[in-house]
Amino acid sequence: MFYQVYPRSFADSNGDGVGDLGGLAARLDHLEWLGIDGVWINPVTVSPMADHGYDVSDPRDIDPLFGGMAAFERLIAAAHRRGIKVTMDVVPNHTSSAHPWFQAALAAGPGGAARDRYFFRDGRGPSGALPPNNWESVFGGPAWTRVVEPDGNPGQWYLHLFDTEQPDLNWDNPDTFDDFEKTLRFWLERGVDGFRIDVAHGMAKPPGLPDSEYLDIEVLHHLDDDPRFNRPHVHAIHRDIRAVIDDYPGAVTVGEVWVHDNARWAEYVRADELHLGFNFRLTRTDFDAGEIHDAVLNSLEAAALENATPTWTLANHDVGREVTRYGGGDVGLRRARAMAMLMLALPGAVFIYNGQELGLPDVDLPDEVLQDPTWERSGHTERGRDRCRVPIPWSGEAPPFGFSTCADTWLPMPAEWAAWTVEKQRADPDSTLSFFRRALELRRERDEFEGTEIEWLGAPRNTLVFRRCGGGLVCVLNAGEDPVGLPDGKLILASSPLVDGKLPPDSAAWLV
Ligand code: ISL
Repeated sequence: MFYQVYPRSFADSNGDGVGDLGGLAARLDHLEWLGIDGVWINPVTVSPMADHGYDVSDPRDIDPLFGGMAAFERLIAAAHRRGIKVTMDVVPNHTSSAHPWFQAALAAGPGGAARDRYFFRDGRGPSGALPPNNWESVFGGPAWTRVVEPDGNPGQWYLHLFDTEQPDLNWDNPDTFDDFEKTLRFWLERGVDGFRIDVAHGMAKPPGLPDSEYLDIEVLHHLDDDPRFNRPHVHAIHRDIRAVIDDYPGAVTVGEVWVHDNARWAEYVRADELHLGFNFRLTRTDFDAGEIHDAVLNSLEAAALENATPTWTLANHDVGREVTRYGGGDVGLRRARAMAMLMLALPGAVFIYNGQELGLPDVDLPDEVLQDPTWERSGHTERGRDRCRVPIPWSGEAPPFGFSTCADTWLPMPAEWAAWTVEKQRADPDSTLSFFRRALELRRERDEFEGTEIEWLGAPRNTLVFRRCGGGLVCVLNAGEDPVGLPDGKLILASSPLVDGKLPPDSAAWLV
């Protein structure tokens, strides 16, 4: 049971309006009380924060914004005292443009060894004024930026699949892995329990960087065959990473693997590659029984291909909050609670995203506060991901709700979140928070959740029913419009109260 902490938005200890590691350490009681096993913390290493930490300029130090190295060491110790494991984000696909390697590459001029750590290429067209190929950035706009050479003239271009400030590293250059290995060992030796590997399906680029046939794809999306991602030789990189991790028994890796096809996804979780891989199917699924069934079936089949542990997630800092995806308001919240029960009933590892346990929705933010680079890069057509990164409401009646002592939080917090604070929800046995805590407790403590397989049982239309083959837990999800009768068994949890003994629409139930 992992809990994803978006550190800018979790808790602020120094009153600058941005969350930090001291804030997280001070709120570990909440996580212990909730009953999680480990945290995944989004990047806290040194960064100019062009992409909120995914642009790393020193991978072996903690940014002062988050409290520096001392705060990180205190956090690890405090988490371990509570039996909570700490997983940090690492970003192997690219660095910040402020990284010393990139600065050296700029200064060295064309042709030097320093440029070979990235993808510097001459432009096309008579004066090299056109990008080297037609690739687009995941955040919108071209994936290439032209540099001014040391002589003051426009010169080569460099590749960045994300923002201009995130140049892609050349993994064919041995320096890249050597340095990444140093980073992994550096943190493991400081007591970190594992890593979430950013863009784990990236890193390897096709030889010659050929043009892509897949253009004008929606911002923040791509297909499996897109030449920018999921190239076969990425697996050699994962095997090298795993060989390092295996020196630290118990350490875990979880990869961000945006690959749809089951067989190709499964390659990432072979015994000598990643321990876990996010399967994102449920984040791209509507609240529809058929779609949910297919997403679960395929995620289980994909993991089973390599005898790997399925890894479930409904929301994160990129994809938005599921309450909003399922329609928002009361209906969205009911469906989000039902889907949480479905996910928690499945075999495998589960990630919940901070605020999910409070039933928070995405926030409609005004243009002037948007910070995600996607907003600028898409020419203001894609609002980006800030909507799901608003700080967590802890207590009190008005923003900043105990998140910070500073009213000017890095993203504004909606006044109506007064009803959703941790403080209020802890005191209310019917709150979403109390519901999550109970669900996690049952999942942790009851034998009925054992076993690695499920069987689907016959179900009324728009309803899913499955049973854990090992322990026998039965999970029912009603995605239809009418209440449904429950199978035999003792009800141990329902996401909303039964009506005349039946499970109402947009709800789930667990029976033993
Ligand atoms: O293309 C996508 C999915 O089909 C994107 O979602 C892409 O894989 C994703 O944006 C990668 O995300 C990760 O790396 C980014 C960072 O901005 C995200 O926050 C992070 O989760 C660049 O480091």
